[in-house]
Amino acid sequence: MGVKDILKRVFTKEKKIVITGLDSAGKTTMISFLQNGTFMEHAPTMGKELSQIEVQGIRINVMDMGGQKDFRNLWIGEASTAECVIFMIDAYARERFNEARDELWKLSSIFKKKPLIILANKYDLQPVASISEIIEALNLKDLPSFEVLPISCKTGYGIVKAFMKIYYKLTGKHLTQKTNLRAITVFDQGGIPLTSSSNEDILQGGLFTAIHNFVRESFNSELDQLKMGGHLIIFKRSKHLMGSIVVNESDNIDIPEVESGLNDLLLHLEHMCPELEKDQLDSSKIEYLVDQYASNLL
Ligand SMILES: Nc1nc2c(ncn2[C@@H]2O[C@H](COP(=O)(O)OP(=O)(O)O)[C@@H](O)[C@H]2O)c(=O)[nH]1
Ligand SMILES: [Mg+2]
Repeated sequence: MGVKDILKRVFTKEKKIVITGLDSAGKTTMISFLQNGTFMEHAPTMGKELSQIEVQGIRINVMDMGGQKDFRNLWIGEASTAECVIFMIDAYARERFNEARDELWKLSSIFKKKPLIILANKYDLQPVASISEIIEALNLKDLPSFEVLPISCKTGYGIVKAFMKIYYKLTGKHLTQKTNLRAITVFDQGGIPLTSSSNEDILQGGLFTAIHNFVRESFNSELDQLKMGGHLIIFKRSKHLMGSIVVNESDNIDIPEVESGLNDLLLHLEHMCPELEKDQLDSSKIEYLVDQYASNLL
């Protein structure tokens, strides 16, 4: 790539990515997740569909390609006019890895010139293929350059990270992410902490004890905020759980947004853990789900 091409890529405000991959990999679901911030069901894509995402002054045209056999011959033409090509696979559907490999390799002339990102979707399902299994199954080692990123369009796991990588490939610039949230903790009805995720060591000592005491005493009350040592702690309750998020009091925080995010997390946990209805609790599952959620926020 010459200097002129590099400058053009970095400074053009409009970019194009093409998302390819077999039918049912989750391509349309990911685009809608990026646009709406949550999981939604979709009808299969016919042909191709263009969406636009505006991020920090750059307009990204996202071409969502239908994955059924009839539409796969459209991929190469679209891919040749894009700055970045994504190939998505359903990492749970091992029986389709050979078919995915054959389709991916039909685009190999493109990947010799452009960055290829493989998104390994459905990481919320078990047993999902490991990254090294996917590299092996798709023969990726024979490509000049590639990256495989695990995501789940159901829970949101890895999506922000993947998008930041894609943004960097498109623009040569790092997307700045505001990380105002410091820690998330989820408790059971008895006030027992089930799991905590934090981006700094702030949950040691006094702060955590204060949160814990507050939760034990206030599960049935309406109180939902506590201030302590420059931190603001926001609480929410769902039917069987209680959650807290710690933010810095001095940061410019959109409190209603944090509250609704915490509410969404608790509802998501209730949905994913129907055993809570029977007063049973799988704390390792809750830990896993909260980690997935927090990996996008903290
Ligand atoms: N469990 C799970 N299901 C997903 C995920 N992403 C998409 N799906 C489901 O997979 C199916 C196919 O998704 P869709 O986006 O239409 O796939 P596309 O053909 O690649 O566009 C739909 O039923 C989605 O709800 C995910 O991360 N986890
Ligand atoms: Mg689709």
